[in-house]
Amino acid sequence: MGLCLWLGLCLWLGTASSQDIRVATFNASLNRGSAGHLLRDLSQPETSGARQIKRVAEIIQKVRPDILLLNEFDHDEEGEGMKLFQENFLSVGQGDQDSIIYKHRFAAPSNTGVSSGQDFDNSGSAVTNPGNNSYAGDAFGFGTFPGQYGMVVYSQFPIKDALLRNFQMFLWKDMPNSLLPNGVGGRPAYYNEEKSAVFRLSSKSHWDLPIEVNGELLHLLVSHPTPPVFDGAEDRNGRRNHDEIRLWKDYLMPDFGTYISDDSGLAGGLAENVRFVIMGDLNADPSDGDSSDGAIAQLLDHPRVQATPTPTGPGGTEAADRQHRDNPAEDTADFSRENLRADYVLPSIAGLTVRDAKVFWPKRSDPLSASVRGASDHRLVYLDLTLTPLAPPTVSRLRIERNTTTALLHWQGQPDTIYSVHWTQDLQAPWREDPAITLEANDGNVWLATDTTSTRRRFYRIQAITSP
Ligand SMILES: [Ca+2]
Ligand SMILES: [Ca+2]
Ligand SMILES: [Ca+2]
Repeated sequence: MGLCLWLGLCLWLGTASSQDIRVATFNASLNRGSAGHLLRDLSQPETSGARQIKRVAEIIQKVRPDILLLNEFDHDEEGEGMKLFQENFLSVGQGDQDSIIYKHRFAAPSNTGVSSGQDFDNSGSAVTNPGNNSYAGDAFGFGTFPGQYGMVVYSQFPIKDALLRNFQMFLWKDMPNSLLPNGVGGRPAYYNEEKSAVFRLSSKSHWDLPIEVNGELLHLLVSHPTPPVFDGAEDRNGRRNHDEIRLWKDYLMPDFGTYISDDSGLAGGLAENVRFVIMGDLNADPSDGDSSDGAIAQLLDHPRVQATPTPTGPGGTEAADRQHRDNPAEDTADFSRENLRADYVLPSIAGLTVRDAKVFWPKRSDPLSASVRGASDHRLVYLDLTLTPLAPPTVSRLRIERNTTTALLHWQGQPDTIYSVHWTQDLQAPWREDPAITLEANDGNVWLATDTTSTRRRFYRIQAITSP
């Protein structure tokens, strides 16, 4: 009996660890005022400058995500910062927590603090010497030195960085019908033609970073859109924030995302029927704050995104802004001016089930509250996900073209599948199989021509039968 129970427990643990993952995003405020400052703090864990870093590590060790995005982590070319954070902080138990060792980590350059040579903040001069806010305002993304406010991914699963699609260089002007304030189409004239020609959309970077979870790919769609504030009546940052979020919306619509080109020159969006998690500090609350109307709804209402359950935490309710419209338990940021939902982990509908969704924001009475409040103005947000099989769509991208004598049906099919097509003239009548219909399947593309000399309308029905 004991053995059975013991074996049963083992089996259960084995199953749980193979397909269940915890995915977290955390704006950890691991940014400093000057280049090299974070590296100094990270290399001296016993100094006062490291106290905040210990709190960040303590939170991560408490929640223990399998995959973790950190926003606002100053980037260095050698990856020394993310290595030191692992070795000197995560690998050492903080407070009452156990150490945690991530087998894999990833970072790449950020547009923050990279000199543009342009006067992007319209101050009258293009500032190219790092170290102050005038320089930061003219950089490709706001930062007083290259790499400030970068991003890092830690993972227990292999990071397929050879498959990375990076959108750091994508130009805002190349997004059709964008909100770029260039004076065109009634939009404010803030960036002239010369500036618009080089203005990058991403304020940090946008990564499609695949992770291999037990042989299955999970695409992390990582970004940190600019705060929609610190601008003027032209709302250049609100506009940029909206369109930085829109890049993922379009990326998930392969027919619409054809304009999107990555830094290696490859164009197009994310394939259909792929697992993904959109994650990061997106700086857009559904109802409150200063983001453009509908900015985050672009993702929350997206047909490929599983936006519920919404992560919640008790500390947000306790610290509620009473005048706000949303449930305060959903807030993820404790700003001096107001609390907002800014940080998101949004999984695909395809191939993922959400078991739990939390904002790690304990009440003030909780022993960890001081660490949480002292670590960052943001809270860690996490989802517990189960990987489920991807059901390949048997009929996708269905189109119909009609001319005077034929209707041409075209769809993306699946190998080893037999299709049968029926039609009816009104949906009340029985479906009929048309013997005149011919089917041809080549490379998964199915074409079908059917006679429609009749002027009456027809409805078509396609059935897929997987062959034995
Ligand atoms: Ca300037
Ligand atoms: Ca604004
Ligand atoms: Ca809100």
